[in-house]
Amino acid sequence: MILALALFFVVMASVTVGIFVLRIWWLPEQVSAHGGAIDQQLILTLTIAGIVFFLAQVALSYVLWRFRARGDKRASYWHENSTLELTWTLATAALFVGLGVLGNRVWANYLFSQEVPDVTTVEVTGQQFAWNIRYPGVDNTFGRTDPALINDAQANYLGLDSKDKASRDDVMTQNIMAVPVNRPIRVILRSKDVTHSFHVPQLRVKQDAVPGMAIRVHFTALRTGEYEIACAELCGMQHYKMRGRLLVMEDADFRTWLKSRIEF
Ligand SMILES: [Cu+2]
Repeated sequence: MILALALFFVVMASVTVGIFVLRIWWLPEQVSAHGGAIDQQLILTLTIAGIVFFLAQVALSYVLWRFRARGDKRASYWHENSTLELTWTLATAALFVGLGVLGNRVWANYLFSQEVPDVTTVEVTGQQFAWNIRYPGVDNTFGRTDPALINDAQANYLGLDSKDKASRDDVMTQNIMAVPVNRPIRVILRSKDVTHSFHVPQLRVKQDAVPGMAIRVHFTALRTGEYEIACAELCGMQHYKMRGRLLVMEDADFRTWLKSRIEF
């Protein structure tokens, strides 16, 4: 009986680790400049955690079998082994801190990347239950907005002030965002109501949109195509409906797309 339990732990651990090693249910393909570093970091964490997990299960099985009840001899126990306890506590702490420091660098790289010339800026404002996308237009300046002017019935979702000159060429869409391929993109992330999360799995971008904050996210898409923009934060009853499309286009196509939407 105890042998069956010990075997079960080993088999269970092997199957669990095997799912990751064989990449069954793996991540979607990666299409951004910074995404490779995130995947590497994730694989490093999974590898270390996988090895520790597997060894722990094997050790558990061994102890189950080695110290199983034999005859009517009662089990004995001891407690406290400072050397052992100190060793695993320090080893675990070193692993956690080390992975944290490495991961922090990867994360900061796309959140706080330096100003680059020729960046395409897009403002993304989450609301229940849609993504409002805005481009600054030819003047490269976002027009003034005022919460008092918000009028969803008239499609003024952001409260754009039409009296402001800079607002006239702003391009607004809902749930469709286009960006040029191989160009640095800066997203200014906002929210009108509750916390949402801007998530494009293939770009390895996921960032909360927090009311009252303008959070910047940087990425460069390396492949043209259509990708899903999901909301990754449960934001209300129709959260499941909150999705947009990201179109990564050739430079010229992007410019045509944008121009066709500017109204003077
Ligand atoms: Cu949402």
